[in-house]
Parts: sequence; C-alpha cells; structure tokens
Amino acid sequence: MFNLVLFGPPGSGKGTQSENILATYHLQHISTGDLLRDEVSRHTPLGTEAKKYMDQGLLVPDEVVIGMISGKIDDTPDARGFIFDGFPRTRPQAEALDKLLEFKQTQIHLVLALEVPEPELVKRLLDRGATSGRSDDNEEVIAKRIKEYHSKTQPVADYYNAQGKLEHITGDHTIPETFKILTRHINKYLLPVT
Ligand code: B4P
Repeated sequence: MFNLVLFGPPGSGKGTQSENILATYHLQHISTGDLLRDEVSRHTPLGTEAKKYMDQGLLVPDEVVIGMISGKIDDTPDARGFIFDGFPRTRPQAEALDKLLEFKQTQIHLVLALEVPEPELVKRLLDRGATSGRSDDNEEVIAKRIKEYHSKTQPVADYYNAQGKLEHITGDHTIPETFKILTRHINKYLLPVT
C-alpha cells in the first residue's frame, strides 16, 4: 500500500493534480473538501455544521473531519493506496491520521507540498469562482482561507518534514508540467498502472 498526502494552500492544485494521479496510479481519492461539499449539498447535520465554517473561509473543526475520514478509509480495505487531498490541514489531524494508518498497519509514505505564489492562488480561485458557484471562491473569503492556511495548516509541513517525508514542488507551472514533476517523486514508490 502507498499513501500520499497532497499538501498546499487553497488553489495550489491539490484537487486538480489528484485527478491526474488517480488516473495514472489507481489510488483511492480522499478529498475532505469534496466530502464536506457533498454533506453540505445533501443538507446532512454534518453538512449544515460544516457550511458555517466553509462559507467564512475557516477550517471545519478537527473532530468533524477526522470522524469523516476514518469511515472513508474503512470503505475500501483492498485499496492500492490513498491520496489524501486537503487532509490533514492541522497538526491534530496529522496525528490522528498517523494513528488511523498505524492501526491498519500502514503509514503515510510521501507528502508532496505544492508551492504557488499568493497572487497566482488568488487569481486561480477568483477565476474558478466565476463559474463554480462555490460560496468560498470570492475575494473576502479567499483572503481568510489563505490566512487560515498560514496559521493552522503550514505547521503540518513541519510535522512531516521532521519525519523525512516532505518534498517541495513548484506548483505554478502548467497543469501537465506540474503533474510531470509530481510523477517523478511518486515513481520512486509506485509504478503507473497505465
Ligand atoms: P478544498 O476543497 O480542499 O479546496 P482548495 O484548497 O480550495 O483547493 P485545491 O488546492 O484543491 O485547488 P484546485 O486544484 O481545485 O477546501 C475547501 C474548504 O473546505 C476549506 O477552505 C475548508 O473550509 C474545508 N476543508 C476541507 N478540508 C478540510 C480539513 N481537512 N479540515 C478542515 N476544513 C477543511 O485548484 C483551484 C483552481 O486552480 C481550479 O480552478 C484549477 O483549475 C486551477 N488550477 C489548478 N492548477 C493550475 C495550474 N497549474 N495552472 C492554472 N490553473 C490551475
């Protein structure tokens, strides 16, 4: 089993590159952003709670997100591995993920951190907001999301760096160019299926 964390600020391309990685390596995709948006669209109690935070550009509380992930890993016991996209976003989430994986006798093998200059992040998210209908892709909320990233999520990089698992990736190339760089790192652990 090979488990990858795609890490980076909002709009750095985690979701975009996850799609490419899934198609090439046949891993299971766990995107907490997608899972939360699904809960919101189905008006579940979890979604109603999460929406309050997401609409303000704030992180959803750790206990909500961690509970959601645990069930998702159990859903696919035969997976070749997982891509964790947008998770973990806080140190308690990273510690909880390590415990969950240890229980399943596996671990995070690699953390690829996409690095994109802030003006480019804002541009991408505003461009997406013009068509996505996402309530968090507007200028005011984007600024808060980036602030949350710096204060709560960036320490997660130090957590994985201390474990020798972190690789920095320049993420402001075109989508195919960035994907090529990511594959160079992943290929050290896992060969493409196609
Ligand atoms: P997420 O859904 O995880 O999304 P994201 O950070 O906005 O974006 P991502 O990096 O995936 O960017 P994408 O590829 O889409 O989070 C949304 C919210 O959910 C959070 O703010 C939080 O409230 C909540 N949440 C999620 N996980 C949580 C957790 N673990 N704990 C607590 N709260 C959590 O790319 C963005 C745009 O850029 C796209 O339009 C794409 O086409 C474009 N793009 C990508 N790569 C490009 C490139 N190379 N060149 C040009 N454009 C590019």
